[in-house]
Amino acid sequence: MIQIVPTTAIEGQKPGTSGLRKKTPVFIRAPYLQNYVQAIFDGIGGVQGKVLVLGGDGRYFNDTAIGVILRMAAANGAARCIVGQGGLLSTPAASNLIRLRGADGGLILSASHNPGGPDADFGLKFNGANGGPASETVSEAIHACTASLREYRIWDGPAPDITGLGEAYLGAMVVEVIDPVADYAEMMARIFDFDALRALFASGFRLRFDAMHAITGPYAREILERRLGAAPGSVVNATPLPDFGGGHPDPNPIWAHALMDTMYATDAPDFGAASDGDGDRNMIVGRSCYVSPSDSLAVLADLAHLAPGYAGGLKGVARSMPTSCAVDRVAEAKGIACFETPTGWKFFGTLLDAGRATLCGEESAGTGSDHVREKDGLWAVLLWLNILAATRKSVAELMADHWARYGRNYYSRHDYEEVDAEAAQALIADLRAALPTLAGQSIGPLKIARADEFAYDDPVDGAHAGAQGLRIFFDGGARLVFRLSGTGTAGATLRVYLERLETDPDQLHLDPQEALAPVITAAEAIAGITARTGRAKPDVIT
Ligand code: VG1
Ligand code: CO
Repeated sequence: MIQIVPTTAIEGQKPGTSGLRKKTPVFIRAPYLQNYVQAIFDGIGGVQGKVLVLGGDGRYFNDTAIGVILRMAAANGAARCIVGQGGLLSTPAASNLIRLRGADGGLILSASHNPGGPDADFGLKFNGANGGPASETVSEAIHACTASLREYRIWDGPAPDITGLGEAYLGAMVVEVIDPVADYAEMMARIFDFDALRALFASGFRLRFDAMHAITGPYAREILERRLGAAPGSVVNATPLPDFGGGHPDPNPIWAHALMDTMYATDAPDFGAASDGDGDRNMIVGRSCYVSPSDSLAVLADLAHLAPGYAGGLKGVARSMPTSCAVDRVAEAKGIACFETPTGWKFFGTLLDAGRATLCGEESAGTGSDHVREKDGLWAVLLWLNILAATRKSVAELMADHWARYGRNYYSRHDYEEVDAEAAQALIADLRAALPTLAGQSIGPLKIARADEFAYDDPVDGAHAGAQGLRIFFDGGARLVFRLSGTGTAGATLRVYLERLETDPDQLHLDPQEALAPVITAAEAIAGITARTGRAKPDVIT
């Protein structure tokens, strides 16, 4: 029986950089989820007769939310829902399934790298038929629907059990429960040289993959340990937990410090990696050698052809604006296009669909390719491993080679988390107003060449995105970027991105914070961060 439930619009159901994220208690309180799901369905023109993919990163409320969404999809006339067993699907696996099965879209339950649990964060993203995050236009349509919503539709009866594989009916809708890992693992086997990887592990190569108690555990166990022969136990924290073990599933040196400690110890494995809550981000660390995500993108762009899936070379590369310019130098050397997009994977979709970019990446540890329409953590790990297998060099050797050839873009991001939202907005507004006056000023050894606010016109569909970050360029290639996060759930998070190019062969192995000291000083001088936020130092430095 279809139930039509009257409801009233809820304010603030506006998707951010990647879906809608709120505190878990907010999402749990009916009809918060129900309203938003109905707005998604309405915003995409209804789901009558459509096929949807559904799954999440397993965080607290995942299972209950899946049941609600299934009942709403059935009541809204969907033909079929393809659900990961136990309600689990990593974001890249969901993207793959949408494409593989020709689905009309998918709902992914995740707040990604934000912590999970009854008092932490929950989120919901909608991906379209190309497997990628909803475009700005679709996101705006969904948001508009949240504001005019009067009712939602829900099936009046329990959703089928999704702990076992197989098909069941909910009203006229088929609920198809699939293995969340199998199709994804097959795709990886087609892209990478699994024989070479097996030979690498058989030769004694040691790996540690930290799944951070989040979604990639089952994927990494199956692929790295079972199919490729990494020693049992190489994948740690491999069971997805509703609260991610109380941790923060963000793969960076701060939150994955246990992995960093292992990789910088005397008997460190050859290769370390970690992934985030929903499996779309990656951290790469060699023995005593952390690889910044921007550098990782550049190395992958340079050497991807060593993996069978990219043997024909790359059509082009793309990076988000705050990501360092290291990949630009590789693209230039290869004579391929390099696109600069706003923050968030949704902006890469048109370039990938149009065949203008093969590899994309963000400084926040997201890297991916045209194999799906999401960033893909485990894919990046496998591409690194494939390159290591083909070259038989260490991560540190590959980085030294790379910097010697291209120079080093020293890079860091300083985050000031949960600062007073008004203070953060005022900082940005005042800096925006000051941009035209900055050129020509000197701060210590740095002279400002130009300053602007980044805006983007999509080269494929012409869509315009304004106000995407404030940029300050210095003579000699240093750069500062300021923007506010669009994924937080409390206050505002100020992100300050710092970069400086170094080509002197004797200066390629400095500590990034030291190498960037003049840029850090300039950021404070230009924006007055301490005075405005009351913070003497960043909460997180990556
Ligand atoms: C952050 C990152 C951005 C990433 C986004 C979603 O956004 O900076 O690069 O695409 O998270 O990633 P923001 O607006 O907080 O800077 V995930 O892994 O949360 O889907
Ligand atoms: Co993520």
